[in-house]
Amino acid sequence: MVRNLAAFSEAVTGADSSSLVEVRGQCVRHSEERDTPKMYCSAEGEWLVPIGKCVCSAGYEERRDACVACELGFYKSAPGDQLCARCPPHSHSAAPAAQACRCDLSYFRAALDPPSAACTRPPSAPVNLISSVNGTSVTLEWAPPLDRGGRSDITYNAVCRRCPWALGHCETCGGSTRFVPQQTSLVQASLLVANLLAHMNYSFWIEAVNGVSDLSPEPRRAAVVNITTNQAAPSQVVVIRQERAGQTSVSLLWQEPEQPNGIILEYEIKYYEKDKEMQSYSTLKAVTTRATVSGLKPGTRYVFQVRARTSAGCGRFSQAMEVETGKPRPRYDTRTIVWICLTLITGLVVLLLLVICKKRHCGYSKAFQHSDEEKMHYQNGQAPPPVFLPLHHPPGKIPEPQFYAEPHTYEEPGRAGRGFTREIEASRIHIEKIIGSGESGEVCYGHLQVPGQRDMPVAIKALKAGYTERQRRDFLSEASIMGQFDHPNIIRLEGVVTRGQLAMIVTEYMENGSLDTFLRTHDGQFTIMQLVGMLRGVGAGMRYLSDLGYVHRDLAARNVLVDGNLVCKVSDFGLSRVLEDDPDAAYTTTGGKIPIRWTAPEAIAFRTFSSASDVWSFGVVMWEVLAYGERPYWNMTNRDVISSVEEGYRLPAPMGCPRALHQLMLDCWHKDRAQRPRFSQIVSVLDTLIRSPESLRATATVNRCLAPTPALPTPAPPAPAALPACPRQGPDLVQALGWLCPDPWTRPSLVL
Ligand code: 30K
Repeated sequence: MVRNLAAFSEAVTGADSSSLVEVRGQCVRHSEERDTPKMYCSAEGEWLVPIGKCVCSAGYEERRDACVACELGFYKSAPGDQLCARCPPHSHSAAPAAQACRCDLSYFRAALDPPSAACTRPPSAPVNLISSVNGTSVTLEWAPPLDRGGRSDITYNAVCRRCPWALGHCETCGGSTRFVPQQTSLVQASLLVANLLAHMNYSFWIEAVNGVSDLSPEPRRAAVVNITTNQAAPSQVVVIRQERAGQTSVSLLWQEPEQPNGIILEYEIKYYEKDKEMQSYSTLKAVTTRATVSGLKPGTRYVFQVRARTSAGCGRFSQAMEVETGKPRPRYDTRTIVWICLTLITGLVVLLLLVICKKRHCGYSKAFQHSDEEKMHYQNGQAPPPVFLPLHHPPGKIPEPQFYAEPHTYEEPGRAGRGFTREIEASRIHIEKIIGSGESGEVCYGHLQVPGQRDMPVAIKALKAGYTERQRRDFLSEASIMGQFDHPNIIRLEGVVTRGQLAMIVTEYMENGSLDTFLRTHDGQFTIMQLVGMLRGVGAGMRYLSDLGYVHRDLAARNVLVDGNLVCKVSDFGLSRVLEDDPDAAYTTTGGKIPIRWTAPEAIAFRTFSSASDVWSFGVVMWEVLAYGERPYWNMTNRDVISSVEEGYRLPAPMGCPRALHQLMLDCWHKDRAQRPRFSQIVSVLDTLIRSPESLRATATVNRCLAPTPALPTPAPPAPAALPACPRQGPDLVQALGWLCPDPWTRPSLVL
């Protein structure tokens, strides 16, 4: 008989009626012992107490007291009671009784994958790789591959190639290149590459790998981006040596920095008495790598530091080097003392004369300077004041520092343009199609012929026929302003056509058009990191403008343009005409035109536009970007927007918006403009968020109410029914308040 897959053959009973004979069973074919199978044969000829059992081997399953082979397409990986299982996806069994299924062609199983796991394949290349260059660093961001190969263990490797001559001739980047957090096995889809050479072409390859990438013979697929670094200050001077130390002078020698990043214009030697840096320090300039510092006190310990300067700025100061000047001789004879006194008196007289001369002439003579070295002395560590372009401003008004020139500050505005813009011959422009139109004219796409170069795609803004002289002046004022800017996040002016009756502004072509339309047509298609990258670009462009003292007044996503690499650039400069062209700008009671939804309350009320009011608008652009081009304050009327904002309500976090980003928006919307962050702070907050993606993981709760700014004073909250905004307003607002209006359940979070 067969019991538990063990066969028991006939046995002779014991002689005694109460005796039991132990009989061992034999496992059937294709089975193996689990516990020794045995039974007892009683004196009555019965089988009693079955113990132990056999189980079918790997590749076999139990069927009616026998073990039969797994069919094709099935497998059993280990001995046991379980039945044969169907082969996992992308695998097959070639013969019956399979213990494992073989992977189909181009599919693999990683060493630690169990036989029950599906076969998988390497991922495709990452997508949407974007770069943002900052001096000699570049931030790379990308989105996960569309085909993950069926696995979730994706990591990324970065390959950096330097292309000194052309993109075809590249070499591996040097060991000094820094990858943050690391170059390989990246878990997050972003990377900062620093310490690159200035003004150099680089090609970055980002490949996605998973647990079976090493098993596939096929080459890995990567996303590639080519960049050119910008200028950067020289690296630190590292080695500085003392050549000679006298009683009153010290000679120093140092090495050129490892990465000069340009032509070194001069070295600056900073020196001070040890522990007295805070009180005063002196600097000396030198054009070679050695200098002698004289006029030092004898027997005194001095600290020396050297840094290099190129047209891109100053490098970091070297490590401090301490040198003690020689001690003075203890005794002088009477003759020497008389000589010293005489010299001192003569020196004093000469100095007095010099001071008197200087006061009279109010200038200084180059003849007093050594050709190589120029000496300066600053108190309390202050740097010398920069030299600014003197500009006319209306009497009675103190302007913010302004380092760009407004065309209207020139007597003849047309001439202002010529200082900064380039006249292009109309015959070199080939207009191909219209890509947009406004009140003052059309924007066209076309090509610009540049002698000796390939045709360049450009956008051409043309003034509508029948314009007045004032309209032409205002139109061209945009070019005059734009021509003064040079920044990767500001739309670049190629030139103007002003000859004869023509008036055209030729700018760079931006492949993805304006930011608001672009986001609306790609709703939900970007990672938060990509959206933050775009905002960082806008912030950097605005930082540049505010540093020049330029106040934009109409910063909105519709006035930001996006290129083929998702780089965002601020556009729409000029004087009155920009707002006239803007369909979102509304006329105020005083006759001005203001884009209410984007404008800070103080600028609406008193027309006090400033970089701080631009920061408010930047907050609204942040909201537009995170809401994929949604209209701020939806269909509320301008009047209701003004009153809600005045009452302390602010736009809620868009769906899925990280808490940190909504907080930054709320900071930009501080009622007191002095409390709003500056663009430099905004850019560094965004940079910090980009560097630590986990900070973007916490999303603000899907808040259906307009949260008032936390910085507002907090009087006792009114009863829900008495909340001012809801039922008393017009139909538009009532509809919008489906989102904005506080309800009793969310009221604790609504502090008015
Ligand atoms: O490439 C482009 N370069 C530009 C330079 C473009 C537009 C401007 N100025 C406009 C910016 C928006 N502002 C709104 C009040 C009006 C002036 C300067 C430009 C455009 C573009 C043209 C008109 C309006 C908005 C953008 C552009 N549109 C595109 C559409 C495009 N480039 C590329 C593709 C595209 O596909 C739909």
